[in-house]
Amino acid sequence: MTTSATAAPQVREALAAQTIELPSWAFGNSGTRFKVFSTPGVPRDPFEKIADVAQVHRYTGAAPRVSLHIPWDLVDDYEALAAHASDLGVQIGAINSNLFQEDDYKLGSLTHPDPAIRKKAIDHHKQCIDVMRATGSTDLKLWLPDGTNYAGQDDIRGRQDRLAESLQEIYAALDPNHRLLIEYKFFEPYFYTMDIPDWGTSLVHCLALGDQAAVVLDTGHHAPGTNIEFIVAQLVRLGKLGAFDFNSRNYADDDLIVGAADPFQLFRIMNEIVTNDALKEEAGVNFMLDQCHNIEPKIPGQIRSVMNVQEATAKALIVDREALREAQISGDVLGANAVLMDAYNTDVRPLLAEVRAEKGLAEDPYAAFNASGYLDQIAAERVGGQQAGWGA
Ligand code: AOS
Ligand code: ZN
Ligand code: ZN
Repeated sequence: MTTSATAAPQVREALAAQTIELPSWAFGNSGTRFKVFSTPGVPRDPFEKIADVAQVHRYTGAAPRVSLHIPWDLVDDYEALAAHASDLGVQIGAINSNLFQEDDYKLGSLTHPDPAIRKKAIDHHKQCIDVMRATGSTDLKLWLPDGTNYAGQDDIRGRQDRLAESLQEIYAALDPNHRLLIEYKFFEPYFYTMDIPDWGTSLVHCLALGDQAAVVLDTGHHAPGTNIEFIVAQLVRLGKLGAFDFNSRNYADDDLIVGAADPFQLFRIMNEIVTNDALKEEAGVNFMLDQCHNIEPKIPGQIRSVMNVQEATAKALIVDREALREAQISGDVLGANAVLMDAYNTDVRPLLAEVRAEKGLAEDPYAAFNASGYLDQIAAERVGGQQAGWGA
């Protein structure tokens, strides 16, 4: 029987070292095309977003980076923003481009038939690369919202050729220490084709580009029933899993708190990460959240998300790998499954509480933050100026 109390030192070390990157857009009033419910005290600018990110890191000890989104996080001086982050003990992570909020992109951005529109989209990524240079970021994350709604609307192959050319131009602008992370999504905002609908299409373009390109797996971007852990194993095996965009879904790209809808799936995903030795930083997988919270309190929602990823990781780390391998080799079907389920059914919260205490952190970051009074403080200080809507 696996128990968290018997967790080996290397398990504790891995848990203590784990980091999860937070999305800046999870902290503002945003998250839906319907009513955006406003929350008192939400950030009024990227500097205040980073202050809230620092709270998540302060209590979890596992969230030292924040993804920015251009243009949602426009500032005059990105070096000052990075210095502000550093002063608060965090750093700027991936820079996310935005190709889904401009009229020009109605019929496509990097795939558009008009080279002038493609150039505009390419130049936007060159602007993002300038931000990377100012903030020290190394990951440029590209989610392509391009697609079509009707058969015959455009040439499917032609769009792939145009996309390949556009990506090559962006890739050529990268610095040697940069990566281009290409995200896929099987539907929405278009419903007949998406130009990067699946992990295979993203992988094909990444392979054509080179070693600095990798795939982003957003857990909300698959058809219901997709075996996501198979995709994880395949991309890790090829060294082409660049990042996760973790969230939960009940129906589609719901962007809910990761692990809340299907904690068993999150465990199976982290099991493939652990069994393929892809948890450590050298493996190059950036564990990012991509969530938009509309009714959930923002900072507690991020703390809960980080804790959910930590719990799934801890369960994956305590799997009895030797017993599992023996059962697999001997064809003991139920025995092998039982080894995995034994770990999944283990309460790892005591183990995580010990690891946090050993780091000088509160054993329950969620409770500790809620008792801190920070939410009341920012509600009193941040009066007025909040924006509502996507990415505020
Ligand atoms: C959109 O659905 C993708 O998940 C994006 O990665 C994310 O929503 C955000 O817009 C960052 O660009
Ligand atoms: Zn995403
Ligand atoms: Zn998404």
